[in-house]
Amino acid sequence: MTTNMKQAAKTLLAATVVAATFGASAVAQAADITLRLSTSATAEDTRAEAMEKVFAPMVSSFADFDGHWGSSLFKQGTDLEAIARGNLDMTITSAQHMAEFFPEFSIFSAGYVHRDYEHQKAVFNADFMDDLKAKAEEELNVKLLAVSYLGNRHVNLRTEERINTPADLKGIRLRMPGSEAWFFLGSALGADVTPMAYGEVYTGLQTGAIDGQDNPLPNDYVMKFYEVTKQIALTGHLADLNYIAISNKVWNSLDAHQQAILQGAANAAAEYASHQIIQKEADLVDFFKGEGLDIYTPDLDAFRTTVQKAYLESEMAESWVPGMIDQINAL
Ligand code: KDO
Repeated sequence: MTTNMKQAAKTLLAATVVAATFGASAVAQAADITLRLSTSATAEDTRAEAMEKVFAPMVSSFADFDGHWGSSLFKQGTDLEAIARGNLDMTITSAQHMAEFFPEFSIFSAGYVHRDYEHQKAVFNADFMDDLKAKAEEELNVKLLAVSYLGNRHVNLRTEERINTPADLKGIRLRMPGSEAWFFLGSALGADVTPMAYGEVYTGLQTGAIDGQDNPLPNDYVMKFYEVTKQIALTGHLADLNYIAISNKVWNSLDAHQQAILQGAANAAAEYASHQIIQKEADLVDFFKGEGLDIYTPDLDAFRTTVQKAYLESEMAESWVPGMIDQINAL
């Protein structure tokens, strides 16, 4: 046996011992992949912390996580196309954005449907989600790994007059993210909708280009919207969610062991981010009051009745899987 052959045999033996000792992932060490993620959440956002501090270490045995925040790689609303085209590996997306491709996803973006994080998880893991998930994997190359609670969305305005019913939002230029499902929600609340990217909202509020925006309190904090607004009407019109998503092609390139690790890492990151956000929501009302904002609860029956009626009478509801709204409400 030549020297080279002896060396090759030694290397193979060493790799086999390593594999036997540490499991297949150690061998995959040599075949590291990079998981490049782009999303509009900023680097200071709880979700960035969850992906960098919880997800990344858990997949590090076979993957390098490469997070790009604040829409620095792809504009808000273009991440899913980037994954579909094979130009991006992961994103943190929304039901509203999925609805751009699959209208039936708009049911998960409808006002006053989801109740809270536990309800969102029950819906995401329900068997009636299987067909929708499979369709996204097959037609858009997007695999939804986990649902993450983004917080209850409330109306945040630079104007001072209190908003008690949807009628009070008439003429208010409310910024919504740039997709049909979002525009519908803003209109259902009674406002005039102005589409604008998340990263432009602070300046829009500062200059008066818009009268307000709707985000969960933790987003209002991390983006400092409270510096350029006067009030928050706690409409709670949407228990909002994100999906941690990965290219189905990348997912299928992993072995079963790596897939199990990655799925566990996504679940852990979603749990971490969601519970951090739940805690922040509890703490932020007093903080914003301390910053001089008027925070109050409007006539929730008026908002809920108006918004739910708008959805049930909408063309959007015609795209919903028959009976699914009842299945969601029953969970
Ligand atoms: C926003 O643009 O207001 C929004 O909250 C919409 C969400 O779907 C999500 O895209 C979110 O921005 C980003 O993750 C930034 O927090």
